[in-house]
Amino acid sequence: MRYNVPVMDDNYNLYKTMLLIRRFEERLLSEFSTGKLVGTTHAYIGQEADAAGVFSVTEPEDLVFSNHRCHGHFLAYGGEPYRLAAELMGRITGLVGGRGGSQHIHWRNFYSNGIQGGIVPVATGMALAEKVRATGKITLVFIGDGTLGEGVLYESLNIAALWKLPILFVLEDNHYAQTTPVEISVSGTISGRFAAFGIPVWERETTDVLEIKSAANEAVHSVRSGAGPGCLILHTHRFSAHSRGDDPRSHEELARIRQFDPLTVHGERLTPEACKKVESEVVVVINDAFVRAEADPFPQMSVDF
Ligand SMILES: Cc1ncc(C[n+]2csc(CCOP(=O)(O)OP(=O)(O)O)c2C)c(N)n1
Ligand SMILES: [Mg+2]
Repeated sequence: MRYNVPVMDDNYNLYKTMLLIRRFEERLLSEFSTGKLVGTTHAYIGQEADAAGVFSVTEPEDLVFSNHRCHGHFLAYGGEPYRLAAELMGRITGLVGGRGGSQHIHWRNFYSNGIQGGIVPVATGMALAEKVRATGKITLVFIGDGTLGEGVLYESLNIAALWKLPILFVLEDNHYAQTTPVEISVSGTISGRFAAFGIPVWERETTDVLEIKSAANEAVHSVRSGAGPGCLILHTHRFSAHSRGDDPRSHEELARIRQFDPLTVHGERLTPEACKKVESEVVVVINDAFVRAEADPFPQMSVDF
């Protein structure tokens, strides 16, 4: 079912997924500087444990709605790095024919959209459709702390709770919305926003993929059991700039959050030999993805939209 990411049922494969995301994003940022990629991009570096932990406990047929920072979610979902690289390079072999770029991708049951909060009511409606059809699939929608300011989120929470929809809201709090710290943009508590609608919350402040996996497992199980929506709040850290250069944080702050590197935290559970083996496997996949993508043709441009 999945392409390059094996089922994440052990420490080795959880680490491999996180390293795949890290190396993909690093390559992406370096390719941008050479002008080979189009549009913009938002790297997931630092937050890899969230995606790996969550997708290690979902089913391949579950529905996923992501946002502007979608590459890590897509790769942990099992998406092919080559198709993603081709999309970022605007090639016809890209996930959506080279027309979506970094933020607007689709493959199987995975969708992303760059408008903050815009995809939340869509995800809620899709969760309703799955409930009506009794497919047993759950829907996941990823949002950031900065998206708590979007009113449409609360309309969706209300309907999801009232109609007991099988949807899990995954809130990744990386403490910033572009350059705005969460402290000056979110009143009260994040969990309180969901609790106000009677939605149960699982909340973790960690970059340990095993802790995230455990919390995600409980949340996913609750939603799949028919109990209604759930919310998984993951407090994390973004190591790279918001997009490609906008970062007001001090060197001291960046050095402080680096101590929470999920690869270091989880890598200590593997032998040095195993870490090297993962590295060598991932390097081949990433290189192959970008080299193949670059050789592919651009789509024909047409004025007939
Ligand atoms: C409706 C809307 N307003 C503004 C933007 C520009 N924008 C893109 S990402 C972003 C910050 C998002 O912050 P957060 O939700 O915390 O996600 P993060 O970038 O931290 O992952 C902004 C303001 C947008 N994409 N959509
Ligand atoms: Mg944020």
